[in-house]
Amino acid sequence: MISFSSRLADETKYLRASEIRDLLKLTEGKNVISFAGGLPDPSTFPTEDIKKIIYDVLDTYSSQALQYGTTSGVTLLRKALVDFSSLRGITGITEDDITVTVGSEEALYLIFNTLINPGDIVIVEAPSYVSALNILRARRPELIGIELTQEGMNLDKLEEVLKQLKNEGKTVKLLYTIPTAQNPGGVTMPLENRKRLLELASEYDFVIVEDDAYGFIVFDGESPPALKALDKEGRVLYLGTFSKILAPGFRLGWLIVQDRNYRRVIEMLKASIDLHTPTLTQYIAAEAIRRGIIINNIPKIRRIYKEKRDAMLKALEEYFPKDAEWSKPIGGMFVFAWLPKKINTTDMLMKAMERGVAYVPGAGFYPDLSGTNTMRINFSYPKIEEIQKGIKILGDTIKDELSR
Ligand code: PMP
Ligand code: G9A
Repeated sequence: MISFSSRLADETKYLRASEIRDLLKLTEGKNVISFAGGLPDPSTFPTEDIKKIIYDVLDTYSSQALQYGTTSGVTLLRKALVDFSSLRGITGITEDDITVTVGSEEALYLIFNTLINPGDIVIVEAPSYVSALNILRARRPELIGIELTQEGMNLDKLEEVLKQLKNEGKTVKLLYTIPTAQNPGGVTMPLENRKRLLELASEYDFVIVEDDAYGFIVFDGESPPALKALDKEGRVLYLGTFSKILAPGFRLGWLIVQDRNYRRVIEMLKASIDLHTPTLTQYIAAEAIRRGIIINNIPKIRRIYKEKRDAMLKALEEYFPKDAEWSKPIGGMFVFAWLPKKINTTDMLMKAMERGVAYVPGAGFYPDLSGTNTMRINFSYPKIEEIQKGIKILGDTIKDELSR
């Protein structure tokens, strides 16, 4: 066999494997309680409704739904998404502002690859979504992490950094944030902070990429309006996804971009990757919105995840060492934990897996790969009994490490 790895394009050396993807492969089919991937609870999938829709879509739209489509996406779906966006407070847009993508992951790829040059300054939350950071890393920007607080990104710290960069004659190109039920922290930025972040963006003239993956998955209190809802300058690029509110297997996300010329660039890159997002799933999703299936399913998703979140926090209190700390998520799918500095969660992973539990080591969630004593623990997928059992095993594993 000839070797391809000796013939690689230079750019490939900046690619980084996702811990989440690797773990998904490692735990598949094994008898392991997985707190690793952010998999939705399959009982939240509206399977019977989807079955009916598939038949109806094929009866009504087969000549379009099985055909090639436009790069921006199926008009029926983009129109439905205009209405759907208003549930997150986003108004004043038309279907032309929407591009349908293969998951919001593709939207992240399209944005970062069309806006970021090597050396550009990009601000992210620390910790942030590892797969977004990996796309960014391949662009070789100067990544600056701003610590995450219970109220989202620490804006005092952000302002300090912005001032300092300005004094050095540097400008920030882009800020990436998950302001609602953040992955991995589970925290939400209150309305006042959202307004302040937009003011800072305006004053220092940078672009905001708002990843609203968990905008509908807030179970304590109300979900604040999206940053995009407060954006008067078209400065916010907004990403939505069907993965958490319908099913990730559809691989459907969407992007709101109000600058027509920029949208054209995005579409050129998208067309060079996949021509367009699969048409059949777009018709199914449009119908799921139109029939109210998604909106009617959200209370059930929130109820199930809230119950699991509560079970996880209770188990952590009971089984984790007293000097560990963890986030108190108000939504989303994850708890993020800070363990005593002595613990290296990457080194500990194999030991935990041997005992039957998996988690995601936290370092990859930090732009500088610090956070070696942190871990992300998913609560949406495991059953309540598994949460109790698995957190006990994980707590025992940590305690054994500490006593070594
Ligand atoms: N952004 C965030 C914050 C996520 O957590 C995820 C997946 N969990 C994604 C983007 C990508 O999801 P998808 O491609 O399924 O929309
Ligand atoms: O675990 C997550 O954050 C979501 C899932 C990502 C993936 O499957 O790669």
